[in-house]
Amino acid sequence: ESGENLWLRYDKVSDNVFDDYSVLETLYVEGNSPVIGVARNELINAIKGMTSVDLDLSKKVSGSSILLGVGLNEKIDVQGLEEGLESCGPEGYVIRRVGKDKETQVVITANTDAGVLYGTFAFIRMMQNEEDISAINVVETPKYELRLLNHWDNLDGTVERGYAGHSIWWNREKDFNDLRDHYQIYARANASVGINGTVLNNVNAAPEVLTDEYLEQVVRIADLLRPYNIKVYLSVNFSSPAVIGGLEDSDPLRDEVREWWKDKVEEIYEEIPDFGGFLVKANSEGQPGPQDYGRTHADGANMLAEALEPYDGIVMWRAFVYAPSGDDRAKQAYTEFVPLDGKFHENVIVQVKNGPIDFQPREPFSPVFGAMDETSLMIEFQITQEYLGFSNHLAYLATMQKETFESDTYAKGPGSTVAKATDGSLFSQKHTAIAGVANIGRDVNWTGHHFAQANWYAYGRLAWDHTLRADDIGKEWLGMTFSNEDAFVEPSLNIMMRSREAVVNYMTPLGLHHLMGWSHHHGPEPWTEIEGARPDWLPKYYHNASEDGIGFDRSESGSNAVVQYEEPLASIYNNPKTCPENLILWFHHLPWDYTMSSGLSLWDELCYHYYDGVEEVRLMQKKWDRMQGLIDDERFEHVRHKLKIQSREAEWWRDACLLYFQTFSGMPIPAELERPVHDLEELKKIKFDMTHHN
Ligand code: BDP
Repeated sequence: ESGENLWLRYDKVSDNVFDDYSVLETLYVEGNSPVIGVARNELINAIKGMTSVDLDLSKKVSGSSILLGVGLNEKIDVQGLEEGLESCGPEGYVIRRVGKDKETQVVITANTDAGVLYGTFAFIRMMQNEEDISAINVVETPKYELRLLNHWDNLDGTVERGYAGHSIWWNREKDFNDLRDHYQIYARANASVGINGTVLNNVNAAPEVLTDEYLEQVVRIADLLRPYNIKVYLSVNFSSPAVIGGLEDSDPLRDEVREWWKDKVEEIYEEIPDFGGFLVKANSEGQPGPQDYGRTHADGANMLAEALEPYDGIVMWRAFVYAPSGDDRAKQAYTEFVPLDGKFHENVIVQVKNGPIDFQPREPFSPVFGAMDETSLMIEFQITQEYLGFSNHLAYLATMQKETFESDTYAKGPGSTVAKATDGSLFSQKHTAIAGVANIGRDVNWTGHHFAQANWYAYGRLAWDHTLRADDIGKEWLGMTFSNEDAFVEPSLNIMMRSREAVVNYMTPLGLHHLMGWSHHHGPEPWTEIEGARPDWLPKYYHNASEDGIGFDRSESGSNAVVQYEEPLASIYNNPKTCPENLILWFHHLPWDYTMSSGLSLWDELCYHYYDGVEEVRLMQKKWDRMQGLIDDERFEHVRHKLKIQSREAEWWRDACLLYFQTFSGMPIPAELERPVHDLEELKKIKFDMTHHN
C-alpha cells in the first residue's frame, strides 16, 4: 500500500451497489482516437476492478451497455442529449442513463474526444463513490478553459519548494521509458479531474530549457500526455535570447530579439504542434524582464504573445512582483499591473497569486482580481505546502481555495466573487485559466504525505468547478483513496475540514503572516535578523511587534493598501472594528490590550488562537488513531507518524511565537492554559536543515 495509485484504485464496490453496477456488460465505443482509447481502457479497467465484469466490446448498440463517444446523439435517441451537447462546451460532457435492468444504456458523450474522456472519468468516479447510478442525468461544463499544474522543477532534478522528492520530469538516472508507467498514473490522475495543461519547469526558469537537449525531453513528455488531453507548457527565462541565443541583449522591442523568439517558437511547434505556451516570471525576485530595458510588462508579454499567436499559444505572465525599496509589498502587484489593463494581447493571461503577498496560510484575496476588466486574469494557488508545514503537516487546502473563490471583490457590485471575476462570467475575458503549483515529486506516494494527494485532487476538482464544496470533494477523495465506509470517511473528513484553520492558528492567526524561517520557510522565526537581508523577506517587516503592539498598518493611517479594494471593502478593512478579525493584524497595528469582539485583550486572544491550533492537531491525532483497522496499516501508520511530527511542530510554533511576542507585550499567558514547553533562547538556536526534509 504505497499510495502510488492515488485515487485511481478501483477496488471492488460493496454489496449495496454491486448488483446494479454489474448489470452493465457491454461497451460500445464511437471513434478510435488516442484520447478515446484512453477513455475506453480506463473504463474497462475500472469496471473490471470494481465489479469483476469484463466489458464486452460491442460493434452495435445493444443490451445493457455503456456507450462512449462523440456524436452519439445521432446513433441513439435519448431525450435531452442534444440540449446537453449544446450547452456543455468543448470540454464538457453529458451522461444519461436510459432504460432499466438488462435493457439499460449509459450514454457518455460530448462535443470532443476530450469531453468524452472527462465524462468517462466522471462516470467512474460516481461508481467509485458508490453513488446511485440508476438514473444519471448529468451535463457538466468546466468553469475555466485552461486548468494547469505548475511544476517548479529545475533541470538539475531538484524541485523548488518541493517536499516529495526530486523532479519527475528532469531526471538523468532513469530512462524515460522506464518511467512510462509511472507517468501514465500522473496523466490519468490529471485527466480524472480535468487538468488539461502542465508547466514542466520552475518559474525561476533556466534559459537552457529551450535548448535541444531539454526540448527533446519536452517532446517526449508532450507525446505521452497528449492522449490524456494534457498540453505541455514551459516557463521561460526572459533573457534567453542573450543567454542561449548569443544576442547582445533581450530587449523586447528590438527586432532581432523578437525574431529570435519567433524562430524558437516555430522550432517548438514543429515538434509539438499542440504546445500550450509560456509561463513567465519577469522582473520579480531577481529574474530578468522587460524592465531591464526600460520596457513594461506589457511590452515583454506582447512580444512573446506575437510569437505564439500563429499557433494559438498562450502567454501566462505572472503579476508576482515586488521590490524591496518600494511601497508596502502587498500593494505592488496592483500598482504595477492595473495601469497596464487593456494593453496586453489577447493571448496573454496575467497570472495572479491568490493573495497580495505570497501563499500564506491566510491572506485576503489579491486586489488585482476585479481590477483589470480588459485583461484575462487567472488565479494561481500553491498546492505544495511551502508555508503550511511542507509535506509534514496535514492541511487540506480546498477550504482555503474556497475562501478565496468566494471572497467578494465588489468589482461589479455585491456578488462579484473572485471566482466570477476570473471565470469569465463577470468580465468577457478572451481566455479563462487557473494554475496550481504542484506538490508532486518522485516519492512513491507522489506527494510525501498521503493526505497531500487530496490537495492535488481537490485543486483539479475546483479548477473544473469552483462551486463544488470542499467537504464534498474531500469525501469523494477519501472514498476513492481509502474506503467508502462511514466509520472511516466521517472522522477523516472532519480531520481534513478542520486542518487548515488549525495551521493558521498555530502559525499565523488573526492576520499575521510571514513569520517563518528565513529562506527555507519552515518553522517559526519571528525574530530573524540577517545583516544586509532584504527587509521584505524578514518576519519583522510583517509583524512589526513592539511594546506598542503588533500588526501591519495597511489602513489609511498606514500604507493605505485598503484603498486597492473596492468599496465597501476598503472601508470595512480600514476600520479595525469592522475588519474581519481573522485578518485584523494584516490590516492593522493594534495595542496589546486592544479589546477584541470576544471581550478579550488582543494578547489573550492571540494566546488562545495559538493554543487552539495545537489542541486541534492533538484532536486530529486522536481521531486518526481510531481509524486503525479501517484502512491498511501501512498508510495508517504513515499518516499517524506525520501527525506526530505536526503536533510537535505546532507546539514549536506556538511557543516560539508567543514567547517572542511576550517579550514585547510583557503580558502573561492566560492562567488556565498549559505552560510553554520550550525556552525562547533554545528555540532561537534551532537551525533548520533543509537536507533532512527534502
Ligand atoms: C515564493 C517562493 C519562491 C518562488 C516564488 C514565486 O518562496 O521559491 O520562486 O514564490 O512564486 O513563495 O515565484
